[in-house]
Amino acid sequence: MTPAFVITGFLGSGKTTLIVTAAKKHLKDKKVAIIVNEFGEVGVDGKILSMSYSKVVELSEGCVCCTLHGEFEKTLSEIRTNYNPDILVVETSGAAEPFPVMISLQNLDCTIEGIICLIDAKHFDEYKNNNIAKHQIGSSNILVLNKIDLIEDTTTLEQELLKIWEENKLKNMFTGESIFERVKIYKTSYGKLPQEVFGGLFVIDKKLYGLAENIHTHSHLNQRVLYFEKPINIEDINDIVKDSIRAKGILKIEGSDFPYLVNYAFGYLDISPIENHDENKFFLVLIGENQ
Ligand SMILES: Nc1nc2c(ncn2[C@@H]2O[C@H](COP(=O)(O)OP(=O)(O)O)[C@@H](O)[C@H]2O)c(=O)[nH]1
Ligand SMILES: [Mg+2]
Repeated sequence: MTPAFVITGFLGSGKTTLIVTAAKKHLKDKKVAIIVNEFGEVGVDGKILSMSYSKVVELSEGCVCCTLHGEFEKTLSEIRTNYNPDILVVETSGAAEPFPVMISLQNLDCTIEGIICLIDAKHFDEYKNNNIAKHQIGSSNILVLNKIDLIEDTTTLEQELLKIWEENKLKNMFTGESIFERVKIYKTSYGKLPQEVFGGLFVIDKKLYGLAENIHTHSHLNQRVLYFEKPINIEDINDIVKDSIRAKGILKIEGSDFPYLVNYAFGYLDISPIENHDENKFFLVLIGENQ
């Protein structure tokens, strides 16, 4: 049995950041394999995650909870045969439900050590009515209220979260029994979590069958990839991304010699230099409703 964590949470809530922090801080003595399927991915998260000294496998574009089901199981088997990890971490797409991934993990003899849902404390109001976001919360037994550096008070947010969790939590469709004994909320920034999360405290020991009614059909957001041949003016980036919910990519910026990682979520633009980018490919993935 391979221990596995599932990391879910809406677009830009901080999943990749949490995994890098956890791999460096709490899992550094272990052989960690990470599977990432960010919707609209063209290798941005894979690049960041590979800085965590783990084995990183990217699933090609598509939604892991719908079209990539078979590919996920195949990838997982291959990783175990070829790499034999001590621990597996799966970052699901910000626009996907984590539930089908959980079933696949159990089918392939993994122990689910916890389902972690990241919540963007600053922007939760803007996406809290989104059905996928609600199901992501209800499918998790660890809720991480992230980005608390950007807000003042979390009391109302915590109450709201618990209510959404209660209304959407996973239940056995035959017995109506809840799959989770409890849920825990951690408040943090940049995905920093205490060691206890990685110490077996949140293992799911129930078998996740008979849960078909929990699988929802959902519409997918649109995505677009822009490729850039020339360095771009830093002032222009905001204009390009502003109509998206989420954007990320790697760009060359006028006047600078090295590439930059561009991360945009809910109006916040984050640009930082990136090391070890040997490819000569510069692009932005835009994800949103009207792409
Ligand atoms: N201010 C702030 N920014 C954060 C925090 N966590 C992540 N971010 C930023 O939010 C953006 C999206 O993070 P990422 O981990 O890529 O989100 P993902 O799409 O859920 O994987 C990046 O620019 C991060 O640096 C946090 O706690 N506070
Ligand atoms: Mg990510």
